[in-house]
Amino acid sequence: MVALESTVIAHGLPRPANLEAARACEAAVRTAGATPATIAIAASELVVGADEALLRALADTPKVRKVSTRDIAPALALGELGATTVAASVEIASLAGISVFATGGIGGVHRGAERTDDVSADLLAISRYPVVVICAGAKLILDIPRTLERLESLGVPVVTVGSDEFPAFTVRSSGHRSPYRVDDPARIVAIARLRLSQRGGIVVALPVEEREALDPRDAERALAAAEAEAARLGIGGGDVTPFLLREIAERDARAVRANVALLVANARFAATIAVAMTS
Ligand code: PSU
Ligand code: MN
Repeated sequence: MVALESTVIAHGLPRPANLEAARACEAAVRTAGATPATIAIAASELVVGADEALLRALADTPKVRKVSTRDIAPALALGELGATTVAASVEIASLAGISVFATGGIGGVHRGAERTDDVSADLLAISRYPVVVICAGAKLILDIPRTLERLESLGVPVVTVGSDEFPAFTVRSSGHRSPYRVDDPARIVAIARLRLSQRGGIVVALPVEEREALDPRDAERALAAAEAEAARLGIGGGDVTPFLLREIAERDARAVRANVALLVANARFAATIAVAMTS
């Protein structure tokens, strides 16, 4: 099985790309021989394997709760419709006994965290739950070197496939070295098995494919404009990531295309890892 998150559906992508991406990720997992389970919260239940109606609700409902670790209990008790982040999704996946998870980009240490303390709960959750997290790195909106430092402090192995550098989501290279580069899936599986036996998770980063990747300078420029807008409007806390993603999507249609392409590629790769881990 491959667990998938739902914040990307509700808050990470514009309509209708969000629902199309959710379906395409599930299809990619199935084609590669595994079973997808999109995670969410609905009607006071943890959902592991959202059905078509729930995927649609997550994609179309205007105010879906973004559920990170701290929101799981309130969202359940209050009966809210909740889209789970990487943090909440890996926690719920591990409860369900699923050990492979795919997403687009993980949360991390935000730029300016020395002032705001804005560090995603994703990092702590990945360190705590025995789940392989397959992603395209961390977004340029984050402070990538500090994100890698924090993962080291938390004891999380970071392995990049096919590149010496840790990727930056829609941009292939971040300019920062990945702690490990492992190109052979069998070796990734070997590392993952041992890491999961330590009762903690691992980050496996797969750079976005070359033909979909954005130019780093264009991406930096779009980000700077989005950040200026966020500062002007006083956006803070958990709203920062969705706001910046939305702003960037509005400024650049290629960013959305690249985002969907990497989500599907990660889901497919996660399925091959999941299949290999069970054999
Ligand atoms: N990065 C993306 N798209 C996303 C997210 C991150 O490119 O949709 C979502 C993921 O669900 C991630 C969450 O777990 O944002 C992190 O939010 P925060 O920084 O508030 O923890
Ligand atoms: Mn945050």
